[in-house]
Amino acid sequence: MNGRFTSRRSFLKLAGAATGAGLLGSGASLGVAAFAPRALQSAAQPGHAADYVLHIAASPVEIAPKHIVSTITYNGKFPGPLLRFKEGRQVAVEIHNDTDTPEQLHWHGQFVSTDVDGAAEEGTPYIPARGMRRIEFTPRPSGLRFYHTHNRAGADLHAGQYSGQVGPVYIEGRNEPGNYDREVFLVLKEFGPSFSQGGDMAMDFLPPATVKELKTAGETAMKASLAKGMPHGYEVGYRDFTINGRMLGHGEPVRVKQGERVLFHVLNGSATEIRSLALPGHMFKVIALDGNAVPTPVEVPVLWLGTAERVSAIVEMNHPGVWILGDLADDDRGHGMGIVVEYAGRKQKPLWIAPKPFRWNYARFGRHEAAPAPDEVIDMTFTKRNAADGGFNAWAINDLAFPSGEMRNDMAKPAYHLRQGKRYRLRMHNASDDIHPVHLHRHSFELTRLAGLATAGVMKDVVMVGGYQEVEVDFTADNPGLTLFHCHQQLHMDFGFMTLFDYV
Ligand SMILES: [Cu+2]
Repeated sequence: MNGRFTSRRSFLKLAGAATGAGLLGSGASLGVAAFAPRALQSAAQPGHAADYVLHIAASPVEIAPKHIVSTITYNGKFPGPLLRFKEGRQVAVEIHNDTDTPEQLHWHGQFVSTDVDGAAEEGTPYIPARGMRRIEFTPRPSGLRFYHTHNRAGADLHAGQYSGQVGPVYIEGRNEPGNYDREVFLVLKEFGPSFSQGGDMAMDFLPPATVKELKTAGETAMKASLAKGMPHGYEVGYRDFTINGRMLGHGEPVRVKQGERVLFHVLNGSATEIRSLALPGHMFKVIALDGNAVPTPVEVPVLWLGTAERVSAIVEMNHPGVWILGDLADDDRGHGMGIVVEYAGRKQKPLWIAPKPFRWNYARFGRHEAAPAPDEVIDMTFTKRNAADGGFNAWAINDLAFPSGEMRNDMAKPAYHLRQGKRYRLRMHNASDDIHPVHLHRHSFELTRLAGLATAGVMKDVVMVGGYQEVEVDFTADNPGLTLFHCHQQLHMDFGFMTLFDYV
């Protein structure tokens, strides 16, 4: 309990000293709006200052000069403040909710208890509207994590992760990987969402490994639906694209010197999108995926990140100029998804050169061997019912859809009962054409089979399962309690693509 006194951060005193500005939409709040005294009295322990204070509130975010969006943020900024923790050293965090909607703040990628994880489905209490919740936990494991809202958005494009509730976490460990001169954090995020009824965009950056039976099943279901006159289910598109909250060309460039080794910590904070990144003339040496050091750090020309995925990669600055570090999609980059990398002494128009097509294969960073056999295999088949839930695609795992109504947290029963200490293999079969970045709460998993080939050693908490493909991951049940498993694509998780594991 004494540990947190030594880790207190002085800047938080500033937050406590700020006054007023509790009004919704007040542009001057600077993220330090006054907290509700009633909530403070009921939840705070006298004499124990929090190490971190976060305020959830509506605020304007200037993503380019005179281009200001309105969204819900942490501390009035996008992205939320970088929280640097020390692995194993307890922290206390006060989360103030200055909105009229109960909120959940999820500590993505950390091995925490269900009480603080930030998922109502696991039983984490809500941060009350106009109230506050104080939590304590021991950050682990080390590496790049993040925090984000875990509210259901459904058809509300202002809610859930369509909002600006995303912030990076870095947990410093005893053994920091790699040798580099400095770190740069990049949070990728879109604003201005709207619905469309287009078909799904085919993305072929994963190794080809279509399973015929899955494709036949998926296409048959889709054809039957369209034959009945159903339109395609809703998809979400965006107007504005940003890195660290600024559109390409409108933020501070990443300023580098020739010969420097820059460690980029990239976080895909999107609600729904898969992103790519390239830096013309440079390679990314990937040293960690989802914050976990990889067994085989190798150089790649392009990074691909599903929703909520993180990549830590070192770039050796050996190609002087002014470059665009940006998304491969011209349209997205044209609407802001990029950031300028500027070498010292160079002043010219930033240059973009499209890279050659490149396949993203997690196994490249792993060991070419079979992982230890699991104690049990759990087969999961992901299916889509086109436009079946009020025009939204309805999703199911083994024909079971997670309830999506008001009472869903009471209705949801754990579908899988695990035993502590056992190693489980999730053998996932994707019977849809969509790529699903699936996520397991409060645990990491090891990738054990990709595109039909065995692999080992890559530890993650999100993995993209390609359209009509199969992926296997193993995890050890070593953090008891309800454990949520879901697709991290907000439209998918909100419409059935979710389940619960349980063990004591
Ligand atoms: Cu999905």
